[in-house]
Amino acid sequence: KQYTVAILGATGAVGTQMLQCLDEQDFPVGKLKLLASARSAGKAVEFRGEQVVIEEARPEAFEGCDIVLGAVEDDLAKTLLPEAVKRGAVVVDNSHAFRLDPDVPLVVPEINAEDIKWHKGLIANPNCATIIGLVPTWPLHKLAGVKRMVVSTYQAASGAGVPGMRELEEQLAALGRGEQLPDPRAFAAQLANNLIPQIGGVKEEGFTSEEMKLQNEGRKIMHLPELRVNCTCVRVPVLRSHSESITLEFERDITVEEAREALAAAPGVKLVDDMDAADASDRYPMPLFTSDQDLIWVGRVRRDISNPEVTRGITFWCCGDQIRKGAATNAVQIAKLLTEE
Ligand code: 11C
Repeated sequence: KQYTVAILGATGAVGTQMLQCLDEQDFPVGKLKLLASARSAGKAVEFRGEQVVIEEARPEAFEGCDIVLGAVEDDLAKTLLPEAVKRGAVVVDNSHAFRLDPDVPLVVPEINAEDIKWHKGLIANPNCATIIGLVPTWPLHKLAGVKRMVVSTYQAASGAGVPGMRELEEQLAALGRGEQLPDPRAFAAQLANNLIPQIGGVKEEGFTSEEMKLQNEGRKIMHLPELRVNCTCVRVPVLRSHSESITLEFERDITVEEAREALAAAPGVKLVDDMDAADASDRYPMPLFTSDQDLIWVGRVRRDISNPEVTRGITFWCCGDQIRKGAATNAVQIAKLLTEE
């Protein structure tokens, strides 16, 4: 069977990547509809050797669609995507709008693919830092039962879309020329040569919205309503790979060797953990090497020496491409599972 597939937000960083992922994952696309703002309507984009003309995103544009991939901000997702569901499409949405709705499955295929089965027309794609942190956490949870996570994230400019990446590149170039920088637009402060310890708005007890997503989305995805997560999210001057330092506390004993073995065998994970390796790319994960590919690289796996119960804690470092596995790849994997149902 071939499907009529639409991408809502087809010209953004995630929408553009979704188009590439559809092709890479051999998605059975019969007809493709690219939907964007009136400003982009009429422009043509190539897909599998054919030119597809971008249409303005309006409710009627979803007529006849089987699957819609959402890559727009929350407010637009909230107004437009229910219109797609009303017209019989199944929607995989990358925004935050529906993620915690109890009627909407929130899915990372390596973890809870079976949740796709109870969808009512909408499936949500998790936050990028959540996906990148949970893909390697899951195989360790299956081994020893995770109780608590302490996480620091190092998030790339691409989390703020094309404007974020452009702003970082322009700032780096201007600094190289010795020029004065204009005021930042995509971020709250200059990102080049800097770190910004705030992503999202301020929520409970001084935590940001991004920091609470890992706990709230993680509980839903892993079916662990009691999971406790303490997270600090930081924007770093990196283009498109998020990195995370994660310490897990478990219910049962686990050795570093067991953890390494489980990570090496886990789907979606690449274990890169050899501090003596000659090539930097073989030593540990780094954003330079994890960008524009689909796996979450994991390394620096070690015991949590602050945990008195010596084998109950594991610390590791992971990196993954924010636009791919953090967003587009995961969404297209979900859509592919829908076609296989
Ligand atoms: C960032 N994680 O890096 C954000 C972007 O919940 O999908 C994506 C926000 C979300 O800025």
